[in-house]
Amino acid sequence: MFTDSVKLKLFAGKGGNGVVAWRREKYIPKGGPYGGNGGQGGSVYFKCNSQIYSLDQYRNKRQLRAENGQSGGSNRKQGRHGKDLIIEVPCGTLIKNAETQEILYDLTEENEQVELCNGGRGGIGNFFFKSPTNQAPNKCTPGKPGQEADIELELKLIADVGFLGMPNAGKSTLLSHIAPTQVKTAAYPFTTLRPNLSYLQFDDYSRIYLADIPGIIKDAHQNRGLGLSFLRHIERCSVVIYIIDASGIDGRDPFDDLITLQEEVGKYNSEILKKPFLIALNKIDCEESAENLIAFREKFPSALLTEISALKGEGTPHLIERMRALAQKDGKRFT
Ligand SMILES: Nc1nc2c(ncn2[C@@H]2O[C@H](COP(=O)(O)OP(=O)(O)OP(=O)(O)O)[C@@H](O)[C@H]2O)c(=O)[nH]1
Ligand SMILES: [Mg+2]
Repeated sequence: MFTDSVKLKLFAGKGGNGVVAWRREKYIPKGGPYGGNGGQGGSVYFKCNSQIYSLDQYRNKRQLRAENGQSGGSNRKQGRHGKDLIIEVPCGTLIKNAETQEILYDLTEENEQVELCNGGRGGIGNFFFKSPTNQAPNKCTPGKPGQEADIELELKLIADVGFLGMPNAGKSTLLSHIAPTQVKTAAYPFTTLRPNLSYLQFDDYSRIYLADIPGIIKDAHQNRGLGLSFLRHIERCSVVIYIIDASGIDGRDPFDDLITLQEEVGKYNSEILKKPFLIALNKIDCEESAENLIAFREKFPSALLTEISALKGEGTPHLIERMRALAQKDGKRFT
């Protein structure tokens, strides 16, 4: 299962206690106070890591804790600081207050790091209470508790171009063909159960990132099929490619497919419909496609259409050029 939202309770470490101790050494009578301070509790941080693509590793976690600071020692020894907890998450992770749903952070850049809970301060040992008027203080303070937070993580993958289509339309086949990533493809619906992320690299080393999400069917907004929740990953894409099976092999009409897709997407978030898009009519290598292509061209402005065979690679270089032109048009990502 692909996890793109989790709830977590975070605890920073408690500060270690200060201690009361006395200097006891040969030839030093009345050695005086000698208790050290407690160590600072560890803090909790979040850090973006572009090598991670899901929140899977936190799915079964309820609580995450940073280490407590250790108590001070005799000989004025400072207790060890608690280790910080650095929680690595994919780029595109939103951190929200679990109760109010307020967005606290939106982590998008590689290695971006934020502190969520500050570790508690260590207590003070009796050595540090010594004063001209009190040479033998019998006093120390306990460590302070660390901060706590109830948060929710929500992942919205960061890609430039999102592939949308009915099951079996050929989204994953296209991704596997044009990008350096092989993903599972098969002749049955819902082969893809979790989003796949990959990229295209060009001669000038620029890249555009592509997201292939599970297929969408009519009434997906009523949770049919895999529902619409994966559409959140399209929300940040700057370009959408509707991939339509032009062969109609599954007994569907390609034009109806496009209308259904757009209706479902509109019900999820109509902003997605305003993004620049292209329609890739796929499977042009199939005999059945020929008639459907003619009918489609009559109904739709040809400027937005491209015809491809994801399987054979026909038309894909042209599609790539068009995707690139749209995705890099304003050089802006994460819209
Ligand atoms: N003939 C032909 N078959 C294709 C083409 N593209 C994809 N297919 C076949 O269509 C089937 C479905 O392809 P997938 O890439 O798994 O489709 P998908 O859109 O990712 O499907 P889901 O993951 O279920 O949403 C596979 O059997 C592919 O081999 C094409 O251009 N021509
Ligand atoms: Mg697929």
